[in-house]
Amino acid sequence: MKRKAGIILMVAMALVLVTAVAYAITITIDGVREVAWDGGGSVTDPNEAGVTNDGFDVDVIEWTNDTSNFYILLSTYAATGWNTNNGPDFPYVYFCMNTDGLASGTANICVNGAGGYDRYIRIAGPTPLTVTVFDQNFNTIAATTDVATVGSITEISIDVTSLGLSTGVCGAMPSSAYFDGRTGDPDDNVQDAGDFNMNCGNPTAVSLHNATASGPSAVLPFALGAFGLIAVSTGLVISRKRKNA
Ligand SMILES: [Ca+2]
Ligand SMILES: [Ca+2]
Ligand SMILES: [Ca+2]
Ligand SMILES: [Ca+2]
Repeated sequence: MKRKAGIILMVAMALVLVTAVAYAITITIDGVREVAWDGGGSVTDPNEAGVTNDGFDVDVIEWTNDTSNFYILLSTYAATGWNTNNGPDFPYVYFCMNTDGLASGTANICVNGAGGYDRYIRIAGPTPLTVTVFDQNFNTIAATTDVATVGSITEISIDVTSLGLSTGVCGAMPSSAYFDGRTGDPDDNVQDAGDFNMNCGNPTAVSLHNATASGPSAVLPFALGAFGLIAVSTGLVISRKRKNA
C-alpha cells in the first residue's frame, strides 16, 4: 500500500512537471507566427495604394524579448518580395531604434522618424536572409542568420547585448522602420511619420522568461522540486536540454 501511494504521488508530481512544460512559451525563428507573439508589442501599417507590390508593403511589425534575445516579426500584405530584384539591390528592411530614448545618435536612415537612433537592424534579401546590427555610425556590431521567412512572415532574433540592452529590460525605445523594395514604389515607412515605441520587459511588453521552462516562474520551482524528489527516489539522472530560441 505504501508503495502504491508512492507511485501515485510520483505520477501526480510528474503531471505537475508536464503541465509546467506544456505551458512554456517561446519564440521559434521559423517564419511561422506562434501564439507567444500575442503578448508583445505591435504596430500596424496601412496597405498603401502607392506601394503597388504588396510584397513590399508592411502590414504589421511585432516585437518581444526574453532575457537573452530581442525578437522582431515583420509581416507584409503579400508574400514578402525578398527575392524580387527590380533595382540595384535586393530588398532590405531597416529597423531604427532609439534604444536609450535620448536624442543622441546619428545617421538617420529612417527619414520618417525622429532620429536619435542608436541601433539599426537590417534584414537583407535575397534568401537566405542576413541580419546585421549597426551602431549609430553604421559600424557593424553583429551579424546573424538567425532569421526565417515563410510567405508574408519574417522572424528574427538578436541578442540583447548587441542592442546595448544587457539586462533585457528597457524603457520606451522610439523606433521606425523602412522597407526599400527598390521598385520605384514609394518606400514603405512605418510609421508614415514619427516613431512608434518599441520596448522590452515591464510594464508593457511580455518578458518571455517569466513563462518559459528555462526561467523563473511561480510553477516551475515546485515542479522542479517534485522532479528532484522523483529523481532522488529513482536514482534518475537527467540533463536539461538548452532552449535554442
Ligand atoms: Ca515562429
Ligand atoms: Ca499596397
Ligand atoms: Ca504599409
Ligand atoms: Ca538615442
